[in-house]
Amino acid sequence: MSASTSASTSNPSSSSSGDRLPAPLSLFKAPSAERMAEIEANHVPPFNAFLDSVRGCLKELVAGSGSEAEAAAICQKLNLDRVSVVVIFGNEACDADSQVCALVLAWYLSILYPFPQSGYLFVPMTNCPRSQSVLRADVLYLFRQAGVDVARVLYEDEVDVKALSGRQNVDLRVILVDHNNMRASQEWMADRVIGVLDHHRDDKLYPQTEATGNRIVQVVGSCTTLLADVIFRNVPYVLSADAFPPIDHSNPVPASPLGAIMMLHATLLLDTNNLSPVTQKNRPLDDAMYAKYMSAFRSLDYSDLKRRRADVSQLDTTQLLQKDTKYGQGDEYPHLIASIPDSLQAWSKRDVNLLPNIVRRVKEQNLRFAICLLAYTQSKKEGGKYHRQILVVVPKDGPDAPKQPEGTLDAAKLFDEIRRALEQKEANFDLVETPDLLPEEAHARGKDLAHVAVYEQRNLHATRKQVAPLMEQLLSKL
Ligand SMILES: [Mn+2]
Repeated sequence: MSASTSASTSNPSSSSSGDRLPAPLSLFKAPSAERMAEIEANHVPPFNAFLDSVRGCLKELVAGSGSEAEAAAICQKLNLDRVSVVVIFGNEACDADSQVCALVLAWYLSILYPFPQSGYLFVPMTNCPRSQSVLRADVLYLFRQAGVDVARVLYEDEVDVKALSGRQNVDLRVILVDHNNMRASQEWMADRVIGVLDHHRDDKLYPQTEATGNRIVQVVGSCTTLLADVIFRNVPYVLSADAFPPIDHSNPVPASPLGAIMMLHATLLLDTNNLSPVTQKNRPLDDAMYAKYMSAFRSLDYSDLKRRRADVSQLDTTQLLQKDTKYGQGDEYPHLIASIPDSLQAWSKRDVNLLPNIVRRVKEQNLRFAICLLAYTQSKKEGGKYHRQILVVVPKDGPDAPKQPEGTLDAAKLFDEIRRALEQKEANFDLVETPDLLPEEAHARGKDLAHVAVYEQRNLHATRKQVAPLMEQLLSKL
């Protein structure tokens, strides 16, 4: 009861007094520490996935048959009469500033207050019909560069906002970006404005936004500057490499934090004549954001490239054994030592036949054995720690075994010697034998084919630079 009272009294336009609405939000302030911890435990969505989810939610809430029931079910779950659909409008010029601010602000707010839990659905709206998108070639280009699929962007003629406002379970709200005075045809929504973020002269409309603090109107070169300042001050995490969503191999685009920085930065340049000292459109806050973009861009670009370099999830076992491999020459015990930027757990998940495949590769190349040196960093959720593992595979003797020069050790004895050399204290790898790093089934499929040892390597500094000479030394003595 108290929740419904506070919600309805602080929402100026709620029509019927008994309405249970989501509690009002602070749009431009930092979320609670508790909420911040939840945000930082997750990655941020890619822009396209975000736009798809907005479209999906809108469909549930407004369009098609049965949607009333779905909307009602969401409301019932949240103990609300209506959910708030917050449409974020840029100005009708639909320039880069308007479109980028609407998209990035909606994306940011949806990370802070996800639907349906929050009761708020943030909808970024390009305030013109889709047919006019071609008039803004710079925006189309920028979206493509940042990995935003224009087909997914929402245009004003694609969402019937009026119909939305009439739905029984929907509480329509509006945030204005890059303007603070709605065009005449949209004035019917004036009392639904809950926030303003703008860099034009203040016409002092929508006083309800003043009372809640959800109003930033400040003259700077670009509205994106005000938005970036809000994000960097309150939740810088969403623009950091820690927030990167997983790589989407079917659609390679810049990670969304990087895409956001690209769009914000490009818009600042467009709005300030490339920060021209002649036209002097940029204010100190624009310059401050420019400096932040430069440092964020460098670190995000590097992080995005680095993780793609380390990404082996699309490689099969044969390719993995080719990627970064050194061969121990010598006629008696030729072998390979492969560095693999992945965990045994992930590798065996992709290829449960990894042992037969390693054996096949070793035999094809007429080698006696393979040593795989694995290095990887756990995901943040798993603890974020760096790990090293070693996998030793010596194909068993048999009719199709690699040819062995006269007088060399048989497979079983060779395996023992390799193990002893790696495990000896002086080698300083600090190995812990951990067969469980491979699932039972992977072991089972390799059992008859090879002698296999699996280690967790606790000395994280030791690399192939130590393993390769150790092997040469050992093999020369056998
Ligand atoms: Mn603007």
